[in-house]
Amino acid sequence: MAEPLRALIFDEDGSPVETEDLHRRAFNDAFAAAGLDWHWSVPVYARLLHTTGGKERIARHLAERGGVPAEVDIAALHRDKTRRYGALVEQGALTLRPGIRRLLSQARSVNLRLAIATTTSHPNVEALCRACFARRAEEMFDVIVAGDDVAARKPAPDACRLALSRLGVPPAQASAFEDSANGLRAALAAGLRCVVTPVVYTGGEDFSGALAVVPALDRTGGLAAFRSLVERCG
Ligand code: XBP
Repeated sequence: MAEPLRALIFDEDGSPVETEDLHRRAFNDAFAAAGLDWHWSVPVYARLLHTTGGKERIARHLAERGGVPAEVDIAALHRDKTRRYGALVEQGALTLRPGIRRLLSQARSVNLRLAIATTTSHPNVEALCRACFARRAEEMFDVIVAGDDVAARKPAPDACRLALSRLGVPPAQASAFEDSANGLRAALAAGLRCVVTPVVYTGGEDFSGALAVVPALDRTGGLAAFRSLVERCG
């Protein structure tokens, strides 16, 4: 018999909002402010996105240029990027994807537990919730696990596992929502079912193993239809 659905776990950058191009802009602004002649175009960023985590992405770019870590203060550069990203979000640069607001409020109305398991940073979760929901992140989500809270970022399962353990829910009673192959792999490795809503940067990736791949969450037909999908496949 299918287990009851008790919790939903979302990524931050992708399923609720298409954020990556704003991250790209914040990275480029931080590079320019630091006097670096780096610029991440859309194709370059699409490739670098396979490295999850902004600090790790900067380190990879540096390594690809043949640079040495001492050349750039990655932590300081990333702090500046996070500050710039937060300011862009505050200016209203992001819009929720179709279906996310309804899914969250339906989930709340039947007491499902809600979590974020993300590779990004805590201030970005806060900025997004304030800008898109006019609420504090902790009012929206019972549990928030960010990149620096775990030893290994996605596609490792650490963030999803920590979210599950803080929710107090076994993986069979939860479902994840991701936008990328790395996120999907993290969810599956944590034992979660996962619905994928790809974004511009992830459209061509391999989503084998997903419970469903839909253009946006309004295509899951709301919580009732989603629950029956989970229970059919559970
Ligand atoms: C998205 C990420 C992040 C962002 C940049 O994570 O991989 O690294 O691209 O944010 P998720 P930071 O899909 O798990 O929400 O610079 O703060 O890492």
